[in-house]
Amino acid sequence: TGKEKWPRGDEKIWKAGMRGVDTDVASITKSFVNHVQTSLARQAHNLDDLGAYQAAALSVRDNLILNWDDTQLTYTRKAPKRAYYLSLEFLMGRTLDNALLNLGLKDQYKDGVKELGFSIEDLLDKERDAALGNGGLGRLAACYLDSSASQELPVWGYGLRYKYGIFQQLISPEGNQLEAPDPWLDNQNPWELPRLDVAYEVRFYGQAERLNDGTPRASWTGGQEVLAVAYDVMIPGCYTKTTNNLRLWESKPKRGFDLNSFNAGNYEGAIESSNSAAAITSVLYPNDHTSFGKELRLKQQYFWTAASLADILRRFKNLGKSITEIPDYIAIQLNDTHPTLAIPELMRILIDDEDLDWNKAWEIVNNTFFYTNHTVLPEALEKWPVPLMEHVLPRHMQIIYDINLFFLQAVEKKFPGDRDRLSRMSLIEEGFPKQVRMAYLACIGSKKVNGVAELHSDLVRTTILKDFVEFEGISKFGNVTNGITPRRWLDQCNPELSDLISKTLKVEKSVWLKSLDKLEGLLPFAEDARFRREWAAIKQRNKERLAHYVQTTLGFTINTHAMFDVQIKRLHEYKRQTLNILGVIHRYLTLKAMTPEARQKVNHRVVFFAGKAAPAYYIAKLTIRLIVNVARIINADPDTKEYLTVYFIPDYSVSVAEVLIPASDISQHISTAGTEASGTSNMKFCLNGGLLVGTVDGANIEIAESVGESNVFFFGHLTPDVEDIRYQHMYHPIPIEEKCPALANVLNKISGGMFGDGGVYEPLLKTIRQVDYYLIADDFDSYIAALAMVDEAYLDKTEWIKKSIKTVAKMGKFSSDRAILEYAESYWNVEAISVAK
Ligand code: F55
Repeated sequence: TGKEKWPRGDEKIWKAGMRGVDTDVASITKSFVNHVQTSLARQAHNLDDLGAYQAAALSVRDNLILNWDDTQLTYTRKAPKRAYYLSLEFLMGRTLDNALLNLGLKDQYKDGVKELGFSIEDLLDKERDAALGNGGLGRLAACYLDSSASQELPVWGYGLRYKYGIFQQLISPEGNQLEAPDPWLDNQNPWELPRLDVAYEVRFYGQAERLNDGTPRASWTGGQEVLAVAYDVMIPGCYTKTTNNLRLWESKPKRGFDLNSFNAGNYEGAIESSNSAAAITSVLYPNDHTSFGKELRLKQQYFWTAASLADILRRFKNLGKSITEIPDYIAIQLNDTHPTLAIPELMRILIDDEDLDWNKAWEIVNNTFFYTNHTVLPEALEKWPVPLMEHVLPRHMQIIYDINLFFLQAVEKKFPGDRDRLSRMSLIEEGFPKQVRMAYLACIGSKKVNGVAELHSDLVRTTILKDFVEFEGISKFGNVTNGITPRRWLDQCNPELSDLISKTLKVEKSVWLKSLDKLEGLLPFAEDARFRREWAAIKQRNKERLAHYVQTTLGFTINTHAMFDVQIKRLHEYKRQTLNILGVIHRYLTLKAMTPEARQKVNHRVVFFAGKAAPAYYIAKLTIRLIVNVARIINADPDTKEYLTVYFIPDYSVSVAEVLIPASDISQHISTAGTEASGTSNMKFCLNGGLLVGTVDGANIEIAESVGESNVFFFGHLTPDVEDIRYQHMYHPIPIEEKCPALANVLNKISGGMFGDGGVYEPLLKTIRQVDYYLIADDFDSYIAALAMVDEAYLDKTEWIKKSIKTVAKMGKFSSDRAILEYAESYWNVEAISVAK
């Protein structure tokens, strides 16, 4: 109602005290100095850049907290339906620059810190990335939070507060990836608010016994109890007061240490159980696209889903509604299968604690959850061994068996006597051991299931969930093509381009950054020579910024007049960094074979790679080693180094991406057709005026549809052919010398030791010479031809810039605002709600 009685004391005095930092420079410097002296207990004479960053962050935080508070109060008062985004990964990157831009305070802070003797750029650079994610899936979650707040949607994120995020990547002198811990919390983190009072107990192990009293209830007792403590991260929207919440859970022992052991003099034993509790949120698992079946990972998943659901339900209960109204107030989005345990957990709560009957509980569950699939690669589909589940979560295993029983009865009713179908669709995969198929559980427990690009969603419907489409009907299975936030991925990482766009469109950033389709207004300017010159000059300065970064971090001097060709993403065979590096070697050999005169006509190219390999992924690590050694040889060759150089940028991260992406002329998205669900960096490059060379895969297809096929460079076999080709590989293999002599030659040069001990690379080369599951040899010639087209097109600088402008103009669809609004409208039924100024 907005007219509640003031809770305590004199309302006027309270209100007078409730002020953020005023937004003029004088107030900002005052607040900054105040934080230096009080919060940090430091002084002008001993304040370094790190301290100054912290003071600036604390002062920005003061404003965020007030906005956050007003937002949460509004949500509580108006009680709208809310959505919760459950993700085991939030790859947030840095916060200060983003917060300054979203609040519209960047210029003021820049001036303010300058008056105090600092440079804002240096301060921004002191912040450590919050790298609580592996790659695309985690970064998508971060973009969706930014868009939810910017579009004023009542959405909270729930995740884990890992003490260590994704490992730091070091490259040894031989070119091997080494992993080091990422101690991102070593300097205190100004962006989180510990809520030590918001805590829940989470049980593991113990005994589950059915009551057998005519109800489906059971009691679950004993085992280990761990405390989940909330840390809140404020998520400011762009040019709005709305500031949403990301709640991250930290695990800690229920009691400091085990008193029984302690009293018996067993001090090690006494702290052991407390260590095991703290271990749950100690580290992010660094695997993408493989499911590992490790107990600690299962405990992470349950710990997080149980704490999140308890918190969500406590908030719901404060509304005083009937428990059956849950789906009218709550939508829960499952980011991949990692939070699927939320489904049996909600069943457990509704049945064991709330005493609902099975069908009513299942109906509530079925109208609350939504499941997004991010991959169709078989090795990535999560399965949990039944014995492990029975041990760690005995009650949930019972519930999963019950869900499966009712489900298979329904399948049998619809397809009588079809035993194959029953075993295909069972939540339990037979085998030694039996395993729980989490994607199937997520599917049948959710109201809707979606893939992340059109092609991928089709593959979900026709491959991994085909039987489920036949059983449940097609309308449950949709698509929401991924998006990226134009705040971070244009305005923040490419401020000059963003300013030029605003000036040209004559539209405020507060408008077009939130309605990205407005970029279409740039189209006519592709024909404006002056505009093209400004456009090209900005790209050039972004290339120089990257060259400066490489110079200061790696000590290499880069030719910024060459074409910058970039492939940055997790290392994986399906993403085919190998195809790229083999193409580089081919180019090198071709250059070497040319006369100096002939070489002069060749386009100069600098090839950048960056990305981490999962620590146990041997072939991916070998690929890094090959890239590093190819770079070492090629960059030192006086015949060719003017024309071709290669760099592997170590320790790829969100903030490194922010430097690389705006500098790219061309970027590579070259997965085997049908394997990359969407890709999102493809969108980031195109939004920054880089062109794309890629396969007909994932969101590349929709990007081409939007920007026009003439503005992307496609190559390679198409998805429907991939399976046939693999079949041919198996049963009618053609020797690589016959199939692709150019590639055979490249592989032989590697074996022959051109890039160091050839034997080292044999296991990698074997994957190509023998099974070639990812079709490197089948796509190689077409790939080289596509790169030749890129060279050709780049020769005509005017045409190239036109393509670049037209591409950016047509990228509006790929804003994560569009994507999140699709989820809100078509899936969650959640509406925007504005927070009074
Ligand atoms: C992380 C952990 C596990 Cl166990 C499995 C997968 C991952 C992971 O990081 N997946 C991932 O990043 N998937 C990517 O999701 C993006 C967002 O939807 C897609 O664009 C991309 O195609 C997909 O590979």
